[in-house]
Amino acid sequence: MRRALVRPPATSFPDGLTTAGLGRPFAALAAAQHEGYCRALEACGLELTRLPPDPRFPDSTFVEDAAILTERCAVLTRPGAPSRAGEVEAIRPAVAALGLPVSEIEAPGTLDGGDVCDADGRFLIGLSARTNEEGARSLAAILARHGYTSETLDVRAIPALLHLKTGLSYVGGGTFLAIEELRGHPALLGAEVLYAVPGEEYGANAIEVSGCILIPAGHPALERSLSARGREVLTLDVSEFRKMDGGLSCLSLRL
Ligand code: CIR
Repeated sequence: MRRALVRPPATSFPDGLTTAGLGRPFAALAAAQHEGYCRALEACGLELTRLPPDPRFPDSTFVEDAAILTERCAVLTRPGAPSRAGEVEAIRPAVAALGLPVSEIEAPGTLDGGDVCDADGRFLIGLSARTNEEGARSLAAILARHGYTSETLDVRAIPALLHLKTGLSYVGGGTFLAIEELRGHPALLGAEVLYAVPGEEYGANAIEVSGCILIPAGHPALERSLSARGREVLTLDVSEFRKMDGGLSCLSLRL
């Protein structure tokens, strides 16, 4: 992993979509937490492209949902929430500038990048409130053309999950973090899965960058469990993004 695209939250960020019920985010704190997140990515060796805040789209700081980046291709999504549809055109030039072949999710498919978990080139695609079967099929076909395998997980019956990656992360070395509701899912058979203890479900959305695992602050059992396995862990406070149903993975597109 060498680079990442990020977009700081705009002044309209508190007007974005949310079901969290945690109150309205503080814009200044969100900006500071985003900067801390960017610095952590840089400390892990990533070169960042900082896109300008885009107040037209309050959720546009969650860049992960508008595109998918792999070593072999980029995919522009068709977000499932109408208020987020315009984010795709807004990110198109930055994605095109990466120099990868670019594909697009075809209508009537909808797909958010938050539903796509890349486990070393094996892609798990969540069917959710945002990603429909046509969207998942469209992505699977694009990935197959580039030599990747994929599987679909239906998470529509798990109310805690906005997206698949709200409750599932691949952190390298064959290890996933997951919420209990995914225990025993056939797609995870044979993998090492660290399940979130009660109260630490939000920690299942984490990212691995160059061997370092970034987790949200306030998840001591998860931190202990990863450290005990010899994994390097960095904690970040992203409370203001949690208020808007977002987590660590949604704030960057990593390559
Ligand atoms: C939304 O509802 O679309 C945003 N407020 C949160 C998106 C979070 N994205 C993600 O988990 N990939």
